[in-house]
This record gives sequence, C-alpha cells and structure tokens, in this order.
Amino acid sequence: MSTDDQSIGERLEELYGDMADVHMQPLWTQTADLMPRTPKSAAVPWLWRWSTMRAIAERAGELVAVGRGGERRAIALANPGLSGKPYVSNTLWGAVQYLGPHESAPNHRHSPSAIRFVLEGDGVWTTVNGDACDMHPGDLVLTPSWSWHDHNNNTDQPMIWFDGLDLPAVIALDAVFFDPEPPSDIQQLEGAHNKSTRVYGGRGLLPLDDVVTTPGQSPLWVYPWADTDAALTNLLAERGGPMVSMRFVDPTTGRSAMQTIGCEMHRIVPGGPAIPVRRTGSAIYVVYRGTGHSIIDGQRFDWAPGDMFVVPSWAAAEHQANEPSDLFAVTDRPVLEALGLYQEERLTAPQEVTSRFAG
Ligand code: 1HN
Repeated sequence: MSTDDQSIGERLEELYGDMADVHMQPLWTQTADLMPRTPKSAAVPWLWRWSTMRAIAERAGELVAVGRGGERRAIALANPGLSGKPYVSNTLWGAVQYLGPHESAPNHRHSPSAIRFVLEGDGVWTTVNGDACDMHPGDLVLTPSWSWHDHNNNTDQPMIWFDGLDLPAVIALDAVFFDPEPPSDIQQLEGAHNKSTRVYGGRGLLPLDDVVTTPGQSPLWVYPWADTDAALTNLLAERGGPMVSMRFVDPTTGRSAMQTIGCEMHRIVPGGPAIPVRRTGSAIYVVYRGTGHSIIDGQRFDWAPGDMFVVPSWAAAEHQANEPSDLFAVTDRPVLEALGLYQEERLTAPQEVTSRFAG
C-alpha cells in the first residue's frame, strides 16, 4: 500500500509507533503535563498523627533489631500521592526513628544530608565525625553529607526523633553514595561531648584563626532547644505575632545550616488572620509544642504535638494556633534559591475551607 492511500491519522499513528520503537517522544502531545501554568506536585497535603506513628515505632522497636544492613529503625512517611514511594515530597524524606534502651545504630556515611529533630527521650547522642552530639527534646542535630554518624542510647528509655533528608533530591540527581564500611561500628570519641557547640556555638562569636573545615558545610552540628526558644521569644517580643519564623544557619557564613535542606522554626500565637502563602518547593512541618490548625489548598488539618504534615510545592498554606505553638520545618528552599527557582506569593485573603482532614 502506498503512503498516498493512508490518511494523515494513520500516518501519524505509524510515526508515533516508530518514535516509540527508537525511544523518542513528541513534545506536542504532552505540553500541558510538562508545562503546567504553575507547579503541580504529585505530592498531596497530608498529616501523620503522632499517636499513630508513636505506636507503630514502638512495635517496630519490639520486632526489628537495629544493626548492619538495615542500618536504622527509621519509618518513612510516604505521601499518598507519590505511588508508594517512601517520600514525603519529590525532594524530601521524612521519618520517625526509634532507638530503644541501650541500643546503638551503627556508624555509616552517605552523600545525602540528614537532620534530626528530637521529639522524645533524653540522653542519647549522635556521634558526628568523632564528636558526640548530645540530643535533647527540641534540639536540631546535623549530619552533613558524607559525615560519619552513629546513634547511641545508653539510657533505660527509648528515644524518638524526626529524620529529615534530601534523599529524594539526591536520588533524582543520581548522586547517592553510601559507605557502610567504617573503621569501627561505633566511632571512637575525640574528647568531651559537644565539641562543635563549644567551639562554634558562641552567639556571634567564632574562633579568630579558624581553619575552614569543609567548605559549604556548617561546623556547628547541634542547635540546642534552649537557644532556639530564647531566639523565638526575643523575636516575638520585638516583631509581635501571630507568627515569627527563624532559620538555622551555618555560623561561619550565615547561609542555610545545610546546603540542601532548609531548617526553620516557627512560633505561632493565637490571633490572626493568618496570611496564606504559596512557595515553590515543599516543606515538612513537625509540631513540637502547642495545638492549632493549618489550611493547605483549602483542606483543614488540625494538629497537636508530634504531628507531622506536608505542604507541597505551590500549595497555599496558612497556620493558626490555639495556644503558643512551635513548628519545626525542613524544606528544599536552599536548593530552589541556589538555582534561581524560589518564588513566593502572599494571598490577600484567608482560604475557604473545602474539606477537613480526618486521618
Ligand atoms: C539514615 O542514614 C538515617 O543515619 C536515618 O539515622 C534515615 C533514611 C534513608 C537513608 C539513610 C540515620 C535514613 C538514613
């Protein structure tokens, strides 16, 4: 049959078939998916309840040993919009990690960066490159890219913290390296605990003749809750409510404490109205203290201590507290900012609530 006898439709179909055979695709049939007018994340707004996560973590503590191979008893929050992937958003990993009494999670290092935000327990330390970093509720502990880290619980109580990682972003960039073969399973400690805080944790003070350790990485690895609390108290007194927000920075540069993960703390007091904001990039919020609710793209989420929720990219989000409340957050904002992709838009009126999250 000569091509003259074929309709355009048939020839197109044949063309698309031939394209597929040689692993090519036309742009013109999928422009709308590739180029939405504004970001359309597959991740959906969602909330994970502390009581549910706490009970599940405890059961994992009874049934699953922590050790080499599995490496960590971390239970990932899997966004229902992301087809079963263990990601909170396309760029952020969030998990609850449970370390039982007298357990240790062995030493390893990887190119993805991680932060820990402590929710329950006291007296555990994470050793970061030989420095034992003590962990108390409300503390932020950094394990920067390629730093050795092991977690140690020498107490009679379990400890639970939030893990935030840039892992999905690093996977998307095909830049994951993992080194499970440390010199020892538990690191040898170099001197007294909390060296990074003693050397680099002075308020507005740094050692004069310091050598640059690792360019782009904060040499301060612990941000104690007492300091965060005091900073929020002062900022709220100065600026007034209903919300003040702070970011955790590398004291040597004033830039984000982690290059790929924005770490923030928000204090919200009752009063309003809340102003909805859309931002490029996603955020995981961890309720540290207080109760209230957030409206994310018209959906209302009520929250209490330990609850975690996600604000996907370009979703309108507003937060309101019933009592003084503190929300820790990790974001991918430093990545978007570094690449010139960060944008935000303040909406003029509170959102209409179209549904309520009941999970
Ligand atoms: C990891 O190494 C830790 O070191 C926690 O505590 C969570 C999630 C994915 C990959 C590595 C940790 C992790 C992780």
